[in-house]
Amino acid sequence: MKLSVPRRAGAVAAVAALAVTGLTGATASAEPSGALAAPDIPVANVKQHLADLQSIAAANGGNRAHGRTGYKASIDFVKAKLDAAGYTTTVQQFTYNGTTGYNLIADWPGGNPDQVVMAGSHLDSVSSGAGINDNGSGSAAVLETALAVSRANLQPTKHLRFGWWGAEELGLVGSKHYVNQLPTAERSKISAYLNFDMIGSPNPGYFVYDDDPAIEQTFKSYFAGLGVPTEIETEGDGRSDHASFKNVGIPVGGLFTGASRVKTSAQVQKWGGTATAFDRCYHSSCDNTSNINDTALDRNSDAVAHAIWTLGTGSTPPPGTVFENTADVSVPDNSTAVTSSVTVSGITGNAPSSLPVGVNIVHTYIGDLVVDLIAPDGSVYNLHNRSGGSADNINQTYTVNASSEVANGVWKLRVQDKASIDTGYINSFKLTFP
Ligand code: DTR
Ligand code: CA
Ligand code: ZN
Ligand code: ZN
Repeated sequence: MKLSVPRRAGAVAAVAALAVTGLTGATASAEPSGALAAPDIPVANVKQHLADLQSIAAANGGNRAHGRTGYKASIDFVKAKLDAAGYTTTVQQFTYNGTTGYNLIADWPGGNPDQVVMAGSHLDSVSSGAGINDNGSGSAAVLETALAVSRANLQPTKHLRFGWWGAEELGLVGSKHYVNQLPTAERSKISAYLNFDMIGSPNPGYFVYDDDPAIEQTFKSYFAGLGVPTEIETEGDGRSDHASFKNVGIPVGGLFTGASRVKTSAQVQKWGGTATAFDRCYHSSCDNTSNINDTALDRNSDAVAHAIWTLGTGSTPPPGTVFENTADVSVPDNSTAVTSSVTVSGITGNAPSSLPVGVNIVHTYIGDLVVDLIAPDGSVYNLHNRSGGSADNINQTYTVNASSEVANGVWKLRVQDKASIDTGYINSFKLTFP
C-alpha cells in the first residue's frame, strides 16, 4: 500500500514508506527534467497536407503566392483544420505592394500566458510554382504538430502558439508585420520562436540554426538520438522569418534541408544523396509534391514535435507541497466511476488559480474516459471528456483554476469508463500547492 503524504519538493520526507514516483510522462535522455516525450508525427499526414496544398495551387493558377487567390485558399485550408482541432485562430491582415496579405495565428488554450513557445513557417510560395518544399514542407509539419497537440490534449506548462506567415518571399513581410504590431510586453513573453522553412528538400542536408543555444541543443540532441549528423545552418541569417523575431530580441531556432546551394562531397559522405543542389527546384515550377524527400520530411516533422513538447513542457512546476496518491485503482469497463483521493492539510487559504493536477491513467482508448477533479466541497472540474480517441494512457499535468476552493480537505480524482471493451487503472494522482 502506498501512502498519500504531503511532501515539500526537495524536502526530505519525515514519513516512512513514502511512495516516490517520478514526474509523470515518459522522458528521453535528451529531455530536460519534467518534459514529456513527443508522439511520432505520421509523415503520411504531413504528405496529405502537401497534396492538398498542391491541389490548391492547381486550382488557383498554379501557385500560392502573396496577393494571389492560391495564398488565401491556403490560409483558409490551414485555419479550418485548426478551428476543428480546438485552436483559437486569428487571421491578421496587412498590405504589401498595394495587395492584402494574411498571417494565420493559432493559440492552443492553456499554459502559462507569460511564457509562450511559438513555432512558425511561411505559407506563401513564389509565383512560379506550388511551393511544396518552399514552404509547404514547413507549413505542413507545423500544422501536423499542432494537430498532434490537440489529439494528445496536451496541457503544457507554457502557452503554445503557431504561426503561418504571408509574403515571406517578398522580404519576410508577414512575420515582420506580426512582430512590429506585437506590443513590447507581448514580445517579451515569447521564450522561443522556432522557424521551419524548407525541411523536405529532395537532396537533403540536416541543418540546425545556431542562434539560441538552448534551442539549437534541443534540435541537435534530437537528431543525435536518431544517429543523424547535423550541421550549423550558415546560409540563413536574415533569410527567413526567424530573422523578424531575432531582430527584436526573441530567442530563435529552426531547421533547414537546403535550397539551391550544392551539396559538397563531404556532405554526400555524411548524408548520402548527390553532389548537386539540395533542392534543384528551388523557386521553380517543379517544386511540387515529387520534390520532397520523405525521410527528411519525416525526421524534421518529428523534430518539430520534439521541440514543442520539450520546450513547451520542459520546465518542471515551481517547487511546492506535493500531495500524491500512487495506489492503483482499477477502472471498471463501461461502468461506475472510481476515485483516488489525497488529503490536503497545512495549506493556508484557498487553492491557486493555476493548480497543477498530475494525472497518470493507464488505459487503452482514452476516448472512453471522463476524468474530473472533485474539490473538498464537491465542486467538479472536468479534466478530460471522452477526447483522444484510440490514443492510450493519460499522462499529463492539467492546470486548474481552483482559486475559489479552500485548499485543505479531501480532493478526489474521479474516473469513469463510459464505453465497452478497453480497460485500465488510475496509476497516480498528484496536487502541487505553492
Ligand atoms: N529564403 C528562403 C529559403 C532559404 C534560403 N536560405 C535559407 C536558410 C534558412 C532558411 C531558409 C532559407 C525562401 O526562399 O523562402
Ligand atoms: Ca514520424
Ligand atoms: Zn523561397
Ligand atoms: Zn521559404
